[in-house]
Amino acid sequence: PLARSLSMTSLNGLPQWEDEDLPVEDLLLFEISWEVTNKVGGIYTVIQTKAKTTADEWGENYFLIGPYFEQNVKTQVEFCEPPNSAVKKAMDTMISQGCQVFFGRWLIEGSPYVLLFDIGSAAWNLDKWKAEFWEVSNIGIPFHDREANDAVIFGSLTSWFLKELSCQFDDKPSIIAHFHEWQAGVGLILSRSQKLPVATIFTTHATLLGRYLCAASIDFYNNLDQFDIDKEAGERQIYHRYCMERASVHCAHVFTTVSQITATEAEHMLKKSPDVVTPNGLNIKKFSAMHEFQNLHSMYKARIQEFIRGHFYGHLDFDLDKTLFFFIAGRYEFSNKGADMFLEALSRLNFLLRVHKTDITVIVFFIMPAKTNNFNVETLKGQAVRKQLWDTAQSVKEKFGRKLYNALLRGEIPDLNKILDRDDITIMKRAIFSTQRHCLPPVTTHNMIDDSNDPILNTIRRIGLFNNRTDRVKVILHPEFLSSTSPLLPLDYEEFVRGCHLGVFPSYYEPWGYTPGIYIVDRRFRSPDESCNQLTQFLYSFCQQNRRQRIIQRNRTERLSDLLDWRYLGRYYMHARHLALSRTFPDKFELEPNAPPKTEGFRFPRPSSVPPSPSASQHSSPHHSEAEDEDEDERYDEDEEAERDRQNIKSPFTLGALPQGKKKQHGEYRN
Ligand code: G6P
Ligand code: 1S3
Repeated sequence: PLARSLSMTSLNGLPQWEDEDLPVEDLLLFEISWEVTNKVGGIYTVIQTKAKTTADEWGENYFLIGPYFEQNVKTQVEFCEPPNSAVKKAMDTMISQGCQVFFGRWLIEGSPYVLLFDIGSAAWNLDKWKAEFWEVSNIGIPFHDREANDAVIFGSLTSWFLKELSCQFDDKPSIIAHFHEWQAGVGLILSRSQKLPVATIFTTHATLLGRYLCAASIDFYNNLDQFDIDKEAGERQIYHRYCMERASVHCAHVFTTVSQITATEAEHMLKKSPDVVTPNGLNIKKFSAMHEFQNLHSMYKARIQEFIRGHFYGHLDFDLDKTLFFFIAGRYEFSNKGADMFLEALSRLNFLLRVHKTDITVIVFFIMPAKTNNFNVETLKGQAVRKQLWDTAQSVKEKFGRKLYNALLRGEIPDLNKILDRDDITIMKRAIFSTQRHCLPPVTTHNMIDDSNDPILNTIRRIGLFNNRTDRVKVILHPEFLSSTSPLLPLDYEEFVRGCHLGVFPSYYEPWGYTPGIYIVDRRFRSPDESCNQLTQFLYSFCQQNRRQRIIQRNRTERLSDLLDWRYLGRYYMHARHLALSRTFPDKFELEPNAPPKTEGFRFPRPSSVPPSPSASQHSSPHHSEAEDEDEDERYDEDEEAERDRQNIKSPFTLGALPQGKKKQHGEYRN
């Protein structure tokens, strides 16, 4: 028969297809999202990190569709001509009718092709397209909802493009269109209503109602079946958006969510269970030796320390070598992302560190974008002062070196008390005077537009974490995503994460947490206060670890990252595509009804090593001192540790407790 036979059996939750390799050369794959080249939240990370795996599979037949924003494109996209004639024709038709459509390569790993629509240039069609959308869906979009209006324009452009494209293939099954989130969903609804020969997939990364209800501090997960969802959406004035989302879900040939908990949520909030759960992965960089990423930690930590030297100028009475860097990052949803609980736990941690008179300082970064008027003066001044001190030190050092050199040439040992003259001392005194400040180091790096209503700043005001000298916990809100081109903290997010010691994500609403989950705070079956205490305990325990223990923990976390690699998790997306093809074109991609079950299925790889039992990491000498612990990192052989781990393998998902150093150990170490 002409039909491709795709047999499916369920193994380890993931169905197996008899023919895993689709004839991708006959097909075109489009992934459509508002966050293509446009960083808003976590979906950007999904699409950006997955690109390499998908491009490896689909090569020149893989395209991403997103909105065109000049500032994004300038730094991320290299324009080129579409190599595919059908794509080019479809684009040209749209351009000839007044739309601005751009094509190029997204400069990320995998360099996928991107097709970007300028929403503004097509905005004159808005009324017409809203009416057309109403005709097919009976969903009315209020004029004041800019985001929803943009979604209609974006969706109409997408379906128009897919229509022009599919015309060229005479109804042959050639196109898979994978839409992410409600902002892209209009394109799916319109493609289906126009009966385009396109296999469609819709992935929701979070439900609108889930986000809203959780933000309202409702016990969401324990009451999922209790909500009158139409009413809830109406009361929150998102009824039209919720309809767009729900219609997309029900129109898609295949519906997916990113986690099991979101699958359950979707069942209640969108009245449909997903066909496939497509968990998110990362594009994991492999290191040939452990010390490589440990060195990277040192290198990026040094860059963060440099920033801290400037930010805390005049208040650098803490030891940077005994300073730990924590962070939280993501879309600015104060309570959903757990920033509220984190701040409360930090206040408790500050108290604990103070009463125990510890010499550890914790600096916490909040990386959550908010509306700002750029960097504030005090923050910029801090870096300028640091630079000035550095320059002063360099010039004095040079002068000192020259005098010393000349003295040695003369065969003299100079009088070190006289080698610097009065001018040098004056220059240095002036430099020191410039470090005097009459205010505390700022808790935010930017001028916030809505400073007085900002939830993070207001909580900082309430709990009094103002970066006082006596505080052992200091906070810095950086209300902008990080970038290596920033004049303030020139690091990419990945580099920053490596340089920090601990990421803290105590979210209440998080469909997929992008963290290995070394410590897990229970936010479902405990009261907020209990969860907060649990978090505080984790943080405090982490502060009690010595350097050696942190190094070991970093090694182990790195090894676990294998589990999050798209090389494995990409299979769920592959499966969703196969399923969409078999549902859309059953005569061409047929499911084999009684295929015998396969014996081998997909399994997660075993991490190269798993943590050993605590005893294996204990010091062999009972007389081991703290000072030795501090030095040990220089001599500590990670590969030896890995080898010991290998000999202690239990099962891929059973993680032992942290190694026991001299200090009493603590905390859970869970998967
Ligand atoms: C890495 C480096 C070590 C450094 C250590 C600091 O392991 O290879 O040379 O001492 O990081 O770790 P810490 O947790 O104190 O930042
Ligand atoms: C969503 O983005 P967010 O950060 O607003 O999608 C992400 C990717 O699937 C997910 O990781 C996150 O939990 C959701 O919240």
